[in-house]
Amino acid sequence: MTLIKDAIYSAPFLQETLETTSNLYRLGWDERNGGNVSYLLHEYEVLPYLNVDDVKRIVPMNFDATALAGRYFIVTGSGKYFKNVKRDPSNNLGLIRIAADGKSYEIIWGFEDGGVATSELPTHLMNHMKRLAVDKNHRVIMHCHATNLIAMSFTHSLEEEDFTKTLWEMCTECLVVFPEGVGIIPWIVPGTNAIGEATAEKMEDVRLVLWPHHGIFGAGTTLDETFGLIETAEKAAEVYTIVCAQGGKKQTITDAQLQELADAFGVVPRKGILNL
Ligand code: 2HA
Ligand code: ZN
Repeated sequence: MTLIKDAIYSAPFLQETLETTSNLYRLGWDERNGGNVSYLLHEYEVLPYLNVDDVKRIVPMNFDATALAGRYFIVTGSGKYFKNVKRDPSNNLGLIRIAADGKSYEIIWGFEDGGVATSELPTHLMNHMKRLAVDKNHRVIMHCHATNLIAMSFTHSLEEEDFTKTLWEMCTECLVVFPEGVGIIPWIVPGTNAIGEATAEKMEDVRLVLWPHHGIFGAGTTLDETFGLIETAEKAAEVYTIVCAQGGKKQTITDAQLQELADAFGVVPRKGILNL
């Protein structure tokens, strides 16, 4: 097949990535170089746009991603600003393939100014492995610095059950969108394998993991769905912020009503949260 130069700019996966990173920036959740996104692509989605045998660079990794060998991702760059992604995709994004030995990745497109994939790549790849093991339709890992969720990590209990319950109460839709609740890890230095392992352990059961005093990780099957998941939790955290500012709860959705909601929408609330 003859490929048209720059055809990739018409690829749906690239357009979706540009829209998503722009929205995350617009909402104030990715200041400076904050946040990172990786989107698992099928080879058949890439082939119409790129010669996948034309590897531009190989970048070593210090962990084993053998389970993802040969898989393609479009991913944001280390130190890059979401503010700039839409204007300059080929410097701020890269399309990578995990090498056969699982110890490096090959850059097929992007990172043209010599850049590399996000500093959180270990966490992204570990989370992809974990989510793929429990959800064959899994595709996206998204990290951002959602303002009100970060704020809540200072003022609210960090017990997962307590945190989840508060979010469920703040907007009726929350329980339907994330019935499995929110995972919370301890504070750990970002960019490390240790934070990746702790997050991935949570991702076995949940698609949202809070990094206290830092931000949130979301997982999902599409960019839209994953963005919507984070957006829903962040909206609930924003309502919580306003409720506290207005003097606190005078009434709320009761546990019986939350169960009624779950039954109506056919979801199973995480155990240990509702007292019925
Ligand atoms: O990419 O958000 O967690 C910058 C970060 C690190
Ligand atoms: Zn971050």
